[in-house]
Amino acid sequence: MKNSSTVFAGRHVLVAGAGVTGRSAVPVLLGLGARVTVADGNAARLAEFDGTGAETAVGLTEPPVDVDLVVTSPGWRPTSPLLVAAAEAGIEVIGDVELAWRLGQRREQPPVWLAVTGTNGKTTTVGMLESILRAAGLNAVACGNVGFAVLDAVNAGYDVLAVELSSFQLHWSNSLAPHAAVVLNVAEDHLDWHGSIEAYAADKGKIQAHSRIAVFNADDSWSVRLAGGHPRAVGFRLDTPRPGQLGLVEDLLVDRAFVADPAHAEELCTVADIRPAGPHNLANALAAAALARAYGVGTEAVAKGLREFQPGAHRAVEVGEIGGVRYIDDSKATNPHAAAGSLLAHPDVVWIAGGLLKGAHVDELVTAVADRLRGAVLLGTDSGVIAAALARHAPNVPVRRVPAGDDEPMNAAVEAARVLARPGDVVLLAPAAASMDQFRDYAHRGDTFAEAVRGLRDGADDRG
Ligand code: UMA
Repeated sequence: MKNSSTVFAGRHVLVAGAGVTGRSAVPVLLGLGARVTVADGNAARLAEFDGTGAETAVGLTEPPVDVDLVVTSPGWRPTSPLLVAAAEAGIEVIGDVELAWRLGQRREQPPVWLAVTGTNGKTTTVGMLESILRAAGLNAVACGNVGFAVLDAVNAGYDVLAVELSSFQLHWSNSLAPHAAVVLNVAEDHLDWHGSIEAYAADKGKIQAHSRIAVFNADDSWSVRLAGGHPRAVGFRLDTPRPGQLGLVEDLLVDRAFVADPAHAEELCTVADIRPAGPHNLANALAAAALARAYGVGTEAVAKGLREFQPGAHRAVEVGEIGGVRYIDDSKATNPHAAAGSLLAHPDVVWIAGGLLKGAHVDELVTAVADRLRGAVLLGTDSGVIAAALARHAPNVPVRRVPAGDDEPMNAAVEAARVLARPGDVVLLAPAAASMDQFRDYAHRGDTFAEAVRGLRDGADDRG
């Protein structure tokens, strides 16, 4: 029997948001025979729905009277007037991910979900997982917050989904039952959206509420706590694994969970096989391996997939080496926890940081990395907060601040970093903050960094 919540013909569904999510949800709902209204605060976004059969509404604050389901885009806050009005009217509000789950369950062979959330490392982990699943010959794809909407992945007919889920998407999902799911870590981020770290962590924990297997990071207290009480919880750690866990033995990644005899670890691959380097990426690789192994993928495919994995842009990518100094773009380190992971991969660093901290604190980060900082260059709105933390916990580290009115703040930052760096050092863009105060997004910030480094190199060539 079909669940009535998956019957859409004749229903009036309101889609909140005309971005990536709206663009995937609208045609699917129209195809199922629903009447669809798309709402967005930005009229230009709605123009592309002209002629699709969907109705559009700019700046709606109440759902049309006969709407009985709202499919919201993840960026919409639960406090936004339209969603508050829908909830008050007793209308069900779900996200596109919940819709994708329900529709997938209607297939004769529902796709298998292997799901990943966490403050940091999600995209790298689903990328590694996709690579492993494909090495195993499976018809698999990475989707979700990574940018390929889950609905589109379900519609395209993939058999196995490596799903990246943000806390926003999980907030609007209730019935997901992945085969296996992991919370990689929880650290302060998006507190302005969720209200508190407890609410943020609780939304992340929903990924394992109905999962068959809960994978957890034994080195992260929130991850351990969220998986606590799950009937089949499997941990991983950056140390010798206990029986029933995955982990590291010397320079090997090993599995003692999904093996015939947990007394004997099975080798997966070497530490040197994992790129980008650094402890947080080893944790991501162990998480991806655990999810794949939970689905029965063999150790050889895990090793092949991890070796073949190509890291994404702006994730600890080296963009140049000038005068013995390596310049690394980790613009994707948009919160303090990610920046800490990035900085801890290098012994001597000139750190470029700053932007919008989104309510996060940086004292813990600065304390953890103080002894490896050659210097710090700060830019953007919350640079004063980072400067104050450096003054408190690393008073001897030289700090340069790019003035607020600088037209080309990244050029100024890279030049200041060049002056501070010594041969053998790394100049690392790991901002610990969002980019939107000075750049379009983190990709634009990273591109600007790479361009500034190119400018430096051309200058060095001219000088040399
Ligand atoms: N809008 C309103 N009113 C609001 C909020 C938004 O009208 O109150 C409109 C905007 O004008 C825009 C649309 O809604 O037209 C945007 O919706 P959205 O912000 O939910 O973004 P999408 O384009 O649908 O993209 C979303 C994810 N965005 C967010 O969660 C903010 C994408 O993650 C994801 O790749 C995509 O769905 C596919 O699943 C991006 C992201 O920044 C990469 N994620 C955050 C992160 O990684 O930190 C969570």
